[in-house]
Amino acid sequence: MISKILKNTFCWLLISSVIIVACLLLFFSKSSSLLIFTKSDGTLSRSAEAHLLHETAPTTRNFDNLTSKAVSKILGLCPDTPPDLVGPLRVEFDQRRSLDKIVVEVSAPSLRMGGRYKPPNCIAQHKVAIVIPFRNRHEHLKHWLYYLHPILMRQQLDYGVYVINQAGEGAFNRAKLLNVGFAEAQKDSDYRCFVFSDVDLVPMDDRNLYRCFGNPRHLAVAMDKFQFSLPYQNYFGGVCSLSKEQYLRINGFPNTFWGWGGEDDDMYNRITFRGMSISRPNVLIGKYKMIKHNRDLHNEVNPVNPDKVGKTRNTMNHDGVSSLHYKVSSVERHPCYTFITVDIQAPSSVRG
Ligand code: UD2
Ligand code: MN
Repeated sequence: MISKILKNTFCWLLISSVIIVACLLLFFSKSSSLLIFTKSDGTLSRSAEAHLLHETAPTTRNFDNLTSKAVSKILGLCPDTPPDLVGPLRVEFDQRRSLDKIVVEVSAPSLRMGGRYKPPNCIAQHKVAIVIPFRNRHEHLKHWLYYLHPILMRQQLDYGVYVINQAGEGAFNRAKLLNVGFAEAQKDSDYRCFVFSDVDLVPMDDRNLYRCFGNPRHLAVAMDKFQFSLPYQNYFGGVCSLSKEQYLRINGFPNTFWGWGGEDDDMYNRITFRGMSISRPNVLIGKYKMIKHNRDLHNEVNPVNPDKVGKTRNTMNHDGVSSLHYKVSSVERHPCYTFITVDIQAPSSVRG
């Protein structure tokens, strides 16, 4: 009798341990990918990201529909050095480009109306608004979009492209348009970093990162038009980046430089007067090609601008983003850029 009871108990014990072992095996097979692929800094390795993406989002389109909260649970931060950069690029402006074709060529599932993009496979470390001062340069804009979108995507930025179009025929004002871009982009999203770029400048190396650094950054350090070197040591024209904090610390760009010249030197002064220095890439990585052009109508050299550069220390306190006034005429969302037309109360000629 006792041996029968023992035999039955043994059978039940055996069956329940088999069930427990099976359950444990099932549990560990589901969670092992997380244990294996989590790196010491808490981010996921690329293989883990791919693995989890495959499980939770069979297509990139489905992935786009996930809430950002879900995304941050699944994805890790993008690495400091983007892995898909290719280095030197061939850039040429010989052919006319069609905007429709560009839209198809640069299109990616994660590129949204208005030229907004987020990397699909990781969480971007840099949220950047690219601001372009503009009037009547549509041919140049096409080249810019054609070359820059793939570069910015490879740099794994969370970015938006804002083309700030000056309304009317009055004197052009590059710096005031850039202030408008700073203000308008923030109505879209909480950008932490701003890259201000001429429409006619294309980088020749994708390692020139369109992000912000510990100091305001001058990116266009080696342009073909200046034989691939700085025209002078304090030069700050072409393309630069500033974090929101750096920009506000210097009260942004001046609003009062009508016509060509001086506003970039005023910026250089603002930065140094607030105790910051200029960060730059090296001259090999910082190469640019500028589309050849003549001086535009209503953007003539303004002879009063150089005198103003001598007074930055005083003017910067009251002339800047703090004193910015303008009126938005229209906001158009195109597939690869946002086009904002603004009335900046321009005088009819550069001399006011
Ligand atoms: C130089 C600087 C530029 C700025 C300017 C002086 C370079 C490459 N760039 O530009 O950063 O300091 O001198 O003001 O050295 N624009 C229009 N429509 C116009 C006029 C200007 O869209 O009618 C925009 C456009 O983005 C252009 C930018 O303003 O790239 C600068 O004007 P520019 O290209 O005529 O002057 P540039 O090449 O001498
Ligand atoms: Mn130019």
